Amino acid sequence: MSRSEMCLLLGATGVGKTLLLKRLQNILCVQLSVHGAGELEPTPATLPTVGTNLTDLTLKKKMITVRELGGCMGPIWLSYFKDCSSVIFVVDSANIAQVSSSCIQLLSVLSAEPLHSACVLILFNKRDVPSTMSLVEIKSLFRLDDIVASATQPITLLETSARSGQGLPEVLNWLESITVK
Ligand SMILES: Nc1nc2c(ncn2[C@@H]2O[C@H](COP(=O)(O)OP(=O)(O)OP(=O)(O)O)[C@@H](O)[C@H]2O)c(=O)[nH]1
Ligand SMILES: [Mg+2]
Repeated sequence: MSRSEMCLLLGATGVGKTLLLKRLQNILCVQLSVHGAGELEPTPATLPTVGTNLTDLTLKKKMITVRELGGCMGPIWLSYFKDCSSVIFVVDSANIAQVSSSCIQLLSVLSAEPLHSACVLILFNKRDVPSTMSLVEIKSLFRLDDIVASATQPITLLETSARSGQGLPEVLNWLESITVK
């Protein structure tokens, strides 16, 4: 059997990576057990990830291992860039103070040689928070059109809430759809 695919889950501390992984696993479990849409469980507690957090997701057609790198690991993210076929980069759209550092992190991810052909998904998370910036505002703060146009990778953008579940089925569809060369 071939090795399962590896997806890196990156983003500054507190953006919601661990909650997202818990939610995705929960959705897949519910799909398997009761067949059909289930209610989301109450928001489970998370702790800041110190180090990395490996989670296997069993999708319809394949298994994928997602490696979350805690935001506090930022300075050594680079050492995990080998051997992964896709990257999910999470942004907290309610945290305007974090935008410029997130933007710099995103640019360093996109320009890293080992990731030059990885598929990239950028998630604008925490859409449930009333004070979130609109996607138009975030896109212009990030200069996202320029970033997407100059990147070597195919980039997909999604709005999510790991709390309410908004956009999470689309994240699973994206994971299912990426193909490893
Ligand atoms: N309102 C809201 N809160 C969220 C959302 N996603 C995550 N959170 C909350 O944000 C806090 C941090 O979430 P984590 O998933 O631990 O963040 P993380 O990105 O894994 O952080 P590190 O492991 O430190 O890198 C928790 O209190 C979550 O419940 C969201 O979509 N909406
Ligand atoms: Mg975490």
